[in-house]
Order: sequence, then structure tokens, then C-alpha cells
Amino acid sequence: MSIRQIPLINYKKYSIKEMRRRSSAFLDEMKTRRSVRDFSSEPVDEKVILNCIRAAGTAPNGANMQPWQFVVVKDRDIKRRIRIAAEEEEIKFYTERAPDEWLEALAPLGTDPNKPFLEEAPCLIIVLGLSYQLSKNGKKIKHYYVQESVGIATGMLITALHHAGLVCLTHTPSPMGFLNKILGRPSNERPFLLLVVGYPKEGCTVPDIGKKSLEEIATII
Ligand code: IYR
Repeated sequence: MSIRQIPLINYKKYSIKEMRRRSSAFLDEMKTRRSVRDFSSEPVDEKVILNCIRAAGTAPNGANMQPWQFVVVKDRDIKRRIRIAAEEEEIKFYTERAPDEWLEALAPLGTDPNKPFLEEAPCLIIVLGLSYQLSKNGKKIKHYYVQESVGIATGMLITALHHAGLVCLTHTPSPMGFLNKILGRPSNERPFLLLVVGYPKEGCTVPDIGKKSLEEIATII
């Protein structure tokens, strides 16, 4: 049975001039986003975080299954447990798992196995992708394009956090199975990435890196 159709009432068409102005203003705002690794302990407003997650939840996704879960961690003890477990994986990554080529690519960024931000930042958002969900009668309902869907939603979450005036870091300790245990999430929920969210520490610095030019990333045919 197909779903009923409703009119697209909220679409607003702008003049070309207005679209150019809006797209350029948005670009300027996005250019100021930076991944931050030094967080102040200043708490974040929960309503702001929840609005940003609501925005992420509007993302296009496979068959509208909305195959995601966002776990917001503010609890000190849980943040500490996440830090300890993540650092255990990171030590293995930096000393055993990562091929030299990967370590060479990371060297200019100065990252290492220490992840103090996991405890210092006021808020962690763990994004999980759901490979399936269980219906009321316990039947498995398969999800489609989970990685793509969760990736899009995460991009929108990062954009929303930036727009709201917060900074974040995308963090992907690998493997991330320990998060299921610590957060008590079921096995159909697979950690996609961890966002560290808050305000930059006073005097915070970021690597002096740039983005590829439009010519490098876009082709018009
Ligand atoms: N997960 C490790 C390594 C790491 C990998 C990439 I690709 C980065 O852009 C940054 C770090 C870490 O968080 O240190």
C-alpha cells in the first residue's frame, strides 16, 4: 500500500540574487568551522544539543527507516570509562595496527593515543547506525543504506552544532565495540562515530591546514 501524498507547503522559492546571497553567507559560515581538540569544561545547554539532534533526524535516509541513534553523554563517570576504553584501542592503533603510511599522514596533525577531550568536554554524542530494527512482534526489519544515511545525518548534526555556536571533534577510535558495552546499546546498533562537543578552551589552537580549491573538488560537464 502506498503512502498518501500531501502538498509541499513549506518550499520557498527565492530569486537568483537572494539564492546567491544565501549560499554565499552559508559558505562563509561553514568556512569558519574547525575541528577542535581542546575543550573548556563549560557545560552545554541540553536544549541546544537536542535541537541539533532533531535537525540531524531530518536527514534523507534509506526507505525512511531512520536507522540511527544518538546517545548524549554528559555523565562524568561514563565519559571517563569511554576515555579509558578509547585510549586502550588508540594505543594499539598507534603502536601496532596503523600502517606506517597512515601514521605518516597523521603526523602533521600531531594526534596521539591520549584523548583527554573525552573527559574534559562537557558532552559526547555517540552516533550509532542500526542495521535493523525489531517490530512490535519481534520481527527483524532490515535497514538500507545505513552507512550513507548515518553519514548524512552526522554531517547535518555537525553543521547544526556549528550553526548553534558550538565546536566539535569527530572521533573514531577503532574498533568501537566497547561503546555498546559502556552505553548498554544492543548489538544491532553499531557505533558510527563519536562527536566531542562543547566550547573551545581559552587559547585553543588548530592546525594551519586548508581545504582543496573548488577546481580540485568540482567538475562541470
Ligand atoms: N583514531 C585515531 C587516529 C586518527 C585517524 C584519522 I583518519 C584522523 O583524521 C585523526 C586521527 C585518533 O583519533 O587519534
